[in-house]
Amino acid sequence: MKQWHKDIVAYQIYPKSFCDTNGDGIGDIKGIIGKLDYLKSLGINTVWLSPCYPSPGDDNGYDISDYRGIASEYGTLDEFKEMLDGMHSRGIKLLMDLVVNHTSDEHEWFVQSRSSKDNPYRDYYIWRDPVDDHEPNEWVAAFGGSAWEYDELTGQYYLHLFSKKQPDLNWENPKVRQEIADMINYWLDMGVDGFRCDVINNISKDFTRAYAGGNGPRLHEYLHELHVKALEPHGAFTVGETWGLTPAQALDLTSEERGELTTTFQFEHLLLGRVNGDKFDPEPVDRKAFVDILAKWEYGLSEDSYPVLVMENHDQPRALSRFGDKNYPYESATMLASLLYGMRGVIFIYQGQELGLHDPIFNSLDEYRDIETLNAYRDLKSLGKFSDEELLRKMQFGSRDCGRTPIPWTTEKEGGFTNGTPWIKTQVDKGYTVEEQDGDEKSVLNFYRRLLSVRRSTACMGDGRFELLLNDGKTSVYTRTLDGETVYVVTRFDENECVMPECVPTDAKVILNNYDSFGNTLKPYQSVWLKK
Ligand code: TEU
Ligand code: CA
Repeated sequence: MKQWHKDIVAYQIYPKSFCDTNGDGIGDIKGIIGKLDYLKSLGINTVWLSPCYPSPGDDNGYDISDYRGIASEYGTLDEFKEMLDGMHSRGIKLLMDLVVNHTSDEHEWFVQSRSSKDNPYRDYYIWRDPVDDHEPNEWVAAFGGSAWEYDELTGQYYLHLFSKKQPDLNWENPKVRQEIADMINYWLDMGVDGFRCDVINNISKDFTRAYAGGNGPRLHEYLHELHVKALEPHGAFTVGETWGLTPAQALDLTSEERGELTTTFQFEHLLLGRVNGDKFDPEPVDRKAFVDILAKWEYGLSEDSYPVLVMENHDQPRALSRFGDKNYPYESATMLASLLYGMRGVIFIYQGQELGLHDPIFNSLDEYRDIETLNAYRDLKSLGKFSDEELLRKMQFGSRDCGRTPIPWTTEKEGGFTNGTPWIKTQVDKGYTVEEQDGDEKSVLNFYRRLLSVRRSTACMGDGRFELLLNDGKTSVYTRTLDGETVYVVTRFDENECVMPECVPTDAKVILNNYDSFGNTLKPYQSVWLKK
């Protein structure tokens, strides 16, 4: 791994909800340009930008109709280049979102593909004959219903692991692979620094399996091909969005010799607090498991395969609404950051996380926008098992829209996000705007700034070896060690205070603390970094 790959502290921008400058209620590239100094002030060095390509918007841009353009609602390619320059001049790298498991059904390739069986683009997608007048297999799409859609015109089904407006590309076709490699080179040649790779382990299908999904037999081959043809020559960084991997599988995808991806996200801890991982079915969070899972990944990856430290993104409700404590909003928000970002790995922060945002309140179904939420509501309702009230509670708990409402910049109307009508509701709570937190030493925002600065200036927080000394579900202690320098990360994940664990040295220096003092006890949700 290159040094800058290891040092990444990334901030994810969901452009639709970041900052609107022309009053159409949709965030835009000019809005990002206007906030570059804010991003710099946070201490991040990389931005991951969620898709901003032309798209009909069935899945908020994850259904791309042109891989080489910029959506008109976000701006122009020239504005994009201006943004990229603005980032680079501030020492910030840019990761684009690479969504190549599927395109939009309005992408020219698919328009051609569906037009006839002998069209040259037919094999760009996955078409199958009906089996006994039915779908070719039982696979279910992530957003509900069959993963196969029948197309009258040619009498065949096409595969879509997500919505039916997101047909899956056929990676077995070498022409598809070449098109994607060319497209990656197009952005890298422009100066982009790398990619976050959407559901990337799905690009090779395993049709022998009963459940829809990827990790198919040719995954490694396809990724290596992209590496050789596009990524490696540019020294690009990649992070794969790869749900459900084991550390061993992640190692296979990221080991230097194989040349595939740089890193992969792991989201296992984000399944906690949900019955069997079902995002619409809450249960109490197992706090011991939270730390154990993170530790498993710290131990499970090798010296040259970096874990990715993440707790929020645009697919998740706000972490604090599940893992935090509303009686201790500041303490639990800063504790979670201190616990997670003290570990070894590449850092990802999702917009608004640095303010300690909680889930917004949705009062009715028509306040939701997300296709997954709306489909889930419809499917759960059709079971006839839940009252409307129960259904709304489920959506409030699990909807992706909880993480997609606009950033509250100021205390003005709509949080200063837009002068117009926002595309989705805004939630502006007292004390939770950038304006209020910026100058307040005791804000979550300034804790994030401190954390990132302390981390940057403490050598062992980079490559230091991780060791878990204690985790009883309420208190945890781990160390990071490098060249004789050790940092102890001591965390109380509980509302009651406790005596200091014995393994914590008494003569170490406090370098980060979410309380004003550090004594013989650990306060509720206190988290401290101690250097020895
Ligand atoms: O998400 C893939 C994914 O598996 C889930 O996180 C998804 O949000 C859903 O909850 C599955 O039930 C990626 C993107 O991050 C997501 O926004 C897209 O909708 C999806 O791929 C399709 O491109
Ligand atoms: Ca706009």
